[in-house]
Amino acid sequence: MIKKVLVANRGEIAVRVMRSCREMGIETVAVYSEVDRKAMHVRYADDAYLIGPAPSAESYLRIDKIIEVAKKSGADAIHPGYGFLSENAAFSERCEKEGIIFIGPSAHAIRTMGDKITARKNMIAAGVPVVPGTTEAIRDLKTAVEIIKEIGLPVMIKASAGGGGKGMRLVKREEDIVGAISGAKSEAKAAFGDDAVYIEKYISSPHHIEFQVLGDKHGHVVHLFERECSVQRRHQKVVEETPSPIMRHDVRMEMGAAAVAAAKAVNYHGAGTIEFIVDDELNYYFLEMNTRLQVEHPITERVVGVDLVKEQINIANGFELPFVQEDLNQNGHAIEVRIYAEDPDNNFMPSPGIIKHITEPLGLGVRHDGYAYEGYEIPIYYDPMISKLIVWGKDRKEAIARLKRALYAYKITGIKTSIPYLVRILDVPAFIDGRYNTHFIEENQELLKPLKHCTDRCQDVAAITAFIDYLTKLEQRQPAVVGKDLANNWKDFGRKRAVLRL
Ligand code: MV4
Repeated sequence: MIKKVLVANRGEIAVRVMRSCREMGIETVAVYSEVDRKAMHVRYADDAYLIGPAPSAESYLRIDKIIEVAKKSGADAIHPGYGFLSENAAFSERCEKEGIIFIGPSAHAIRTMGDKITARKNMIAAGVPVVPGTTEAIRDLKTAVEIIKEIGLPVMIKASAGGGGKGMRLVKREEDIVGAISGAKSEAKAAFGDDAVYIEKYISSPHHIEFQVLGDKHGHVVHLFERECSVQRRHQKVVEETPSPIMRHDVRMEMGAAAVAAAKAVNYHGAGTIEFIVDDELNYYFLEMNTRLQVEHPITERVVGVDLVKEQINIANGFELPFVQEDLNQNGHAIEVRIYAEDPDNNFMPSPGIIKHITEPLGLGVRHDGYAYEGYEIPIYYDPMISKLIVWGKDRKEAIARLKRALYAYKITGIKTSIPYLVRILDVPAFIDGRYNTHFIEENQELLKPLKHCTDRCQDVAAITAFIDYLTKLEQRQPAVVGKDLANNWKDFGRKRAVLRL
């Protein structure tokens, strides 16, 4: 039985994992880098160990250091969270070798699904629909051109070692084939040390719909329905919801069965996600499997009523799943938005810095998974996602209204965040109607820009708050303002100190 879990991660997901551990009476161990001494996961854990300097290659990615801490601290299991070492087959293998339980899938499952060509072959053998295309790596250009003519343009050239949009090329014209293949190959070689690429027919206006699965170590696999993740910007998800507004009951059941078959094909145990690409006619094709807990897992938790981290730990313990497929249902509607420390009105530039003030939204149907607190400095070294807001409603309409209410109540000052941008998404007709695909962000760029009169008004309000801030400090006789000429000083002071986010 797992008694002590080392969480090999940081940020909101480390805290999220530790919360479930605490409820289960399991002790927690944090690891942290030099810039994370004051991070929330370090404070929340029962025990914490410094593992190295800020760059993740020298800290959160150091398998040797993390194993060493697990042993020193007496942790019997490691939860990798998402990102970092979560899909590293060698790490899963090393944990098992050291007698530490890896709370995640086997090295075999990670490896098979990590190599996209191998994954495609396995899915075809398991009867899971894949995008029409090749099942072997492209060997020579001549055969590649023949195959592409057979499939028909446009096609996608994808790196076998890639995934999540890395090492992908769209080819629309015959004369671009050779350049795209050699370009994709050298890009893949440089990024992954593996230049194997394959060809898929291009699905032109797809939806990204993924299925959550859970498998135990006794061969039982269930799915926990879908998540619609088509609102993405540069392969970064921005909004996720469940159920998908375009899904039909019969297709959902078919896709769920395909997701279960996909997981079974690699003897999957743990929590995983099967990504499908879906066209307007609801034809669906396997894209890839993510062999980890995902950022957007809370919407499934809310609608299906399952604590996925708790299930991961129970599975790692060797327990059988406590439910069968027929026990699981979708109840109501959940939406998640990701809050990034970046400036949506300045090309999404990262906006690290000190959180001056934070008020998280509360109330019926609202969940906030974050890690920032007042006085905490968001480091530049890691992913700029600072929190996730998850809402539930009895239906989609209620969930959207609740999300809007919660976003209006969410105040963060000191850094810029994507909150105003998220509010604008909720006002786009295509989103409100649930008629959107992966082109949503690019197709609605104009609607997603701030209104001119709004930016002007923000400037006015910023000036007023700067002045109030100045007067408050004057009243408190703070040295920075005392003895300075009020008429000339406050604006300058305000520019330096007051940061306002609406
Ligand atoms: C595709 C595609 C169209 N046709 N494959 C992007 C991320 C990676 N998981 C696969 N991706 C795509 N693969 C074929 N054959 C379009 C995309 C794609 C996309 C997919 C899901 C969500 C957002 C996307 C944005 C651009 C392209």
